[in-house]
Amino acid sequence: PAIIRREDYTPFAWLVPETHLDFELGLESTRVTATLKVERNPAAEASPVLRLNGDGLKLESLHCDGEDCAGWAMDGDDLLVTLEGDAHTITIVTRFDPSANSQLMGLFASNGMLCTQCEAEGFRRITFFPDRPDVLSTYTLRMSGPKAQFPVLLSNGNEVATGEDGDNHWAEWHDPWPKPSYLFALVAGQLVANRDTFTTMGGRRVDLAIWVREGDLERTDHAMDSLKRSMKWDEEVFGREYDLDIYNIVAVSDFNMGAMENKGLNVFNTKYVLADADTATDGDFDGVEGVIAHEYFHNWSGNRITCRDWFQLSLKEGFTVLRDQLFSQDMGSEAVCRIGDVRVLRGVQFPEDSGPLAHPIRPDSYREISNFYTSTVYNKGAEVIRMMRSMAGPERFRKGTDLYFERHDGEAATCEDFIRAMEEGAGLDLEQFRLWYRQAGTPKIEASVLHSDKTTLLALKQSVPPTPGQPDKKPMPVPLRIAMFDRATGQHRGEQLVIMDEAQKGINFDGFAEPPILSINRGFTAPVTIERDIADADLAFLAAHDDDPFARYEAMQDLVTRHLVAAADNRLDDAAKASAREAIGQALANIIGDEAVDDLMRGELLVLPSQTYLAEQVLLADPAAIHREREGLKAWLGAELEDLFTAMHSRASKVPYSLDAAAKGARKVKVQALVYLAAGAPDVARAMAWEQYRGADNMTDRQGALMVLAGIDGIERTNALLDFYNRYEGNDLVIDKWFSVQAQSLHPNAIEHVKALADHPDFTLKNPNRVRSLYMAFAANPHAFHAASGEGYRMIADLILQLDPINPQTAARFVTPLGRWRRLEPGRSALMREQLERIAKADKLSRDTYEQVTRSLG
Ligand code: HT7
Ligand code: ZN
Repeated sequence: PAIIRREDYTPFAWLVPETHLDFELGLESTRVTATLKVERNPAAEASPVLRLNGDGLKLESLHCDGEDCAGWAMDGDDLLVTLEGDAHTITIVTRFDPSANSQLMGLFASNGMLCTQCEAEGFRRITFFPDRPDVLSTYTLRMSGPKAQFPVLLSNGNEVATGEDGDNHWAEWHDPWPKPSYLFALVAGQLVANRDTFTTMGGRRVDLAIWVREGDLERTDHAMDSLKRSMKWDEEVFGREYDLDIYNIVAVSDFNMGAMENKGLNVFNTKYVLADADTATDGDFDGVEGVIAHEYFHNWSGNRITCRDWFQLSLKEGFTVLRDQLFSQDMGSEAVCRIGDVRVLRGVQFPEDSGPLAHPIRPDSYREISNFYTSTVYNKGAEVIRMMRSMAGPERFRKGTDLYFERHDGEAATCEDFIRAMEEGAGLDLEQFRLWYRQAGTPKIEASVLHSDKTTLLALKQSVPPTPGQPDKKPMPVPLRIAMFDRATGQHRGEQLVIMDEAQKGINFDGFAEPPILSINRGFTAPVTIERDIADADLAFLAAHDDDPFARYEAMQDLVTRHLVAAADNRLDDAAKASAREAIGQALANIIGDEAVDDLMRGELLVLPSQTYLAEQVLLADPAAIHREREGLKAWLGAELEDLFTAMHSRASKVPYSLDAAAKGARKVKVQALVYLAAGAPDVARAMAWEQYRGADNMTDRQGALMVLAGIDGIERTNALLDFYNRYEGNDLVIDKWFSVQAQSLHPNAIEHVKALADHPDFTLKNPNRVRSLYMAFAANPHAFHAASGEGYRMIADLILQLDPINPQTAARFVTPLGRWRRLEPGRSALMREQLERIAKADKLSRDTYEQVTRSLG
C-alpha cells in the first residue's frame, strides 16, 4: 500500500458546492444515487480529471449533465471522470449490502438498524466522492424504506419533508452547514427517544433527542444531563453556541470507536450513552459524561472548523480532548481528573512514544489513517495545547481560541493556523514551541538541587530520545511549575513557572539555610518524564505535605516506583527491601489516616504504579520480576496494614449510594482496600468481597468485589461469576464486564479462562466491544499476556489473523501490545517478535494490520 505524505498536500482541483443523496434502504441491498454539483476550484491547479474515491464499490451507472458519461476510467478503487467545462452535474448510482459490512465503516447493519460511520474514509464505501476533509459541500438527502423495519429515519441538519408510499416511507433532510464527507451520517431503524430541550445563550431553542433501542430508554438520563451541561459549559468557558435547531444522538452496539461527531447527528457506542446505578460503574458514568462532551465540543473544534488533511487530525482531536478534560475538571474534582488524564497518558501514550509506533502529534506520513487515531494525536495533542494554556494563563488562552474560531470558521484548517491564532490572540511566542508538533518522543528532564552555604541552584537537563525516523532531536520549551519547600517551615514560598527550553539550565534561589525540597512539574504542566535527584525521605515528605495534589500523588508514585524498579532488578538486599517497604507502608498509613484528604483523592493516592508504567522505567523489562515485586509489595502492605484497610472499608461501606463525590470516593477506597487485602490477607478479602458482592446496590461495588473474587480461588469465585452472568444475561455492556473481569484477573489460570471464554456462546468476533472486553483486557493482564511460554503472545497473534478479514481496524489495534518486543528481556522478546513475523507472513493482510506489523518489526 502506498505511503501518503504530509508534504505532498495539494488542494483539490474541483469544488463540490452541493451534494444530493437518495438512499433506497434495505438491510441486504441499499441503492444510492448521488448527484454532485462540481465546479473548478480557482485556488487549485487546474485539472480536467475529477478523482472520486471509492472503496469496494460497484458502479451501476454514471451520468454527466444528464447524459451517459463517456470519459471515465477506474484507477484502482477510484473513479476518474474527465470533464471539459468549468461546472457540471455528475450523477452516480451504487448498490451494496450493508449486512455484509463487518468492517463497520460506511453504511452497515447493526441489530436490524442501518447506520453510518464515515470518518476517516468511510464515505467512499457508500458512493464515489472526493472523500477528503478539505472538500466541503452542502448536503441534501432523501431516504426511503420499509416503514415497519425503519420507522425512524435520521440524518444531518433538519428534517424538511416526510411522506408515505404504501409500506414504504421517506424523509428528506437538509444540512445548511457545508461539511466534509466524513461528517455525513444516516441512521434508520426501530428506535425510541429520550427528548429534552436546551435554549442557547442567543435564544435558540434546540430539540435534543437520544435515540436507543426500546428497553434502554431508562438508562439515558445521565447522557442527556451531560449533554445539557456540555452545551452550557461551552458557552460559558469558550463562548461557543450551538447552531442547529436539533441535536440527535443515536446509540449503536456495533461500533469501532467510542462515538462520532457527525453534524447534528452523533452516533455513539452504547457504552458511552447507557448508564444507571445497577449496570454502570462510577468510571462508566464519567466515561459517558466525557464522551458526550467531547462529541458535542467537536461541533466547533472539528465541524465548524475542520481539518485540511488527516495529518492535521490533532487540530480537532487534541484540542477537543483538552476541552473535554477541562469540562470534566469543572464538573468534578480538578486534581482527580488530572491524575486520571496523566494515568492514561503514562499508561498508553508514553509507551507509544517510546516504541516502534512513535510519531509526532502531527504525523508526516501514513498508509492507513485509521492507525493514526492514537493516544499521541489525542492525549499528547491535548497536553501540547494545555501547555500553551499554562504559558498564557486562562484569559489570554481564551483570546487565542476566540481568534482561532473567528478567523477560521467555515474552513478546513491546519495546526499551523491554530498556532498562529495562539501567537496573535494569546500573545505567545511559539517559534520554538512548534517542535512539539514535529518531534516525537517523550522529553526527559533531569533535575537536581545543588546547595552550598545559602545559595541554591536548581540544575535542569533536557533530552528528547530518538524515535523511528528521528534520530536527533532539539530541546523543546517545557513549562514546569515548580516550588521549593523550606525544611525549616515545611512550606514553600510560592510557585513559579519555569520554561525549560535548553539542553541545560540553572535557576538560582536565595535564602534557604538547608537544601530545599524540590516539587516539580506540579499539576503535570508538561508531558515529560522527570528524573529528580531526591532522597526517599523527601519524597515521603512531599507525599504527606505537598499542597499541590498532583505533586503529592506524584511523590507517592515515585517512592513506590523507585523501590519496585530496584527490587525487580535484584538491586536490593533483604534489609534494603524491608526498610523501603516500611517507608512505603508508613506513607500509605498516613494517607489512610489523613482527614484533610477526601476519599476520591485518597483512592488515587493508594493506587500502586501500574506494571506498564514500571516496565517503562527500564530499558529491558522482565515482566515476571516486576509482577513478582509489585504483588509482593501489595501483599506485604495488605498484611501489614490489614487493620487500617478493614477499618477504611467498613467506614466507607456505611456511605449510601449516590453520585456525589463523597459517595464515589467511598466506593473507590473500598475497592482499594479489597485489592490490598486480597494480596495480603486473602481469606479476609474473600469474605469481605463476597459480602460486598451480595449486598451491592450498584455496579461499582458489585464489579469491584467480583474483580477481587475472580483472582482468588474458592467457591465464592464460582458463585459470584455465575450469579453475575445470570443476573445480567442479555445485557451486552454488562456481559462485556463479565468477560473483562476474568481476562484481567490475577488468577494463575487466567490464560485457560480466556481460551474457554473465546468458545463461550456469547463471544463473537463481529462485535468490537466484545472482542475488546476479552482480548484487550487479556493483553493488559501482565502475568497472563507475558506468560514465559509465549502462549499469551500467540493468542493475540491468532486473534489478529482471525479478526483481520472481518474488521481490520479493530484487528490492527491489537498489534500494539506485540510491538513492545524491543523493550523486553531476551527470551520474551524473541517469542513476541516471532508472532509479529508470523502475522507479517500471512496472505492478504489488510492495509491497517500490514502497516502496524511492518512498523512494529521495522
Ligand atoms: N472523531 C471520531 C473518530 C472516529 C473514528 C475514526 C476511525 C474509525 C472509526 C471512528 N469512529 C469515530 C471520534 C472522536 O474522536 O470523537
Ligand atoms: Zn474526537
